[in-house]
Amino acid sequence: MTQPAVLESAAALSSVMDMARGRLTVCTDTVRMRVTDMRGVFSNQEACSTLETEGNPTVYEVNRTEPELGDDSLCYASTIVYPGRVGEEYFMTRGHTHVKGSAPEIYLTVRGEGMMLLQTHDGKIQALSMASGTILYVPGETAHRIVNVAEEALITFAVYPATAGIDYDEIQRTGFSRIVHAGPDGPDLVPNPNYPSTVEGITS
Ligand code: S6P
Ligand code: ZN
Repeated sequence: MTQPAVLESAAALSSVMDMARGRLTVCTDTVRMRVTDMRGVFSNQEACSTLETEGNPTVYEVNRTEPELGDDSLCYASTIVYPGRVGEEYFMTRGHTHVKGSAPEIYLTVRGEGMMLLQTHDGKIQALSMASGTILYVPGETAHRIVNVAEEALITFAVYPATAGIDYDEIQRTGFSRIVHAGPDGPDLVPNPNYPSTVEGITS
């Protein structure tokens, strides 16, 4: 019997995650996003420009592994969101929906503390807490972003269908209706001043 091609490469079947730093020993794609790569994502443009000139730090990194590319295949990724802020807004991922809208995703928080923002196409939003061990389910048709609210790296491991794809357009256009600010007593969910009031479902 012919084995699936993926079994010919043991490396594609077995990877090790560095639980302290979040990197994977086997990955087919790595992404590193610095402040300059996130222009227009944070609400405070001036604070963004200042950070760019002050070393342009890395906001987050992603290691992705796609062992096979069939209709029913799964892939996985680790994401490391570094501690930091742009003005009062915590470091976070860009946020996206999936090209295949119905594709869900599961996130395990390995280390750190954060919040996941989930937002439907009609603007309904929910914020879920993330701490080591938290498992979050991202339903289909839901934009998702993770935010690091602590002083150490936020490290997550996610599994999703290989056919999901990543669509940044909707979130680039509207953003999330809430942003996560460092408040006097910890993280605060505040209205995003740039969120278009024409999107249904926003409550302020
Ligand atoms: C892909 C999955 C993650 C994110 C990563 C970075 O479906 O959700 O691998 O790509 O957390 O987030 P973003 O929004 O910059 O792609
Ligand atoms: Zn996703």
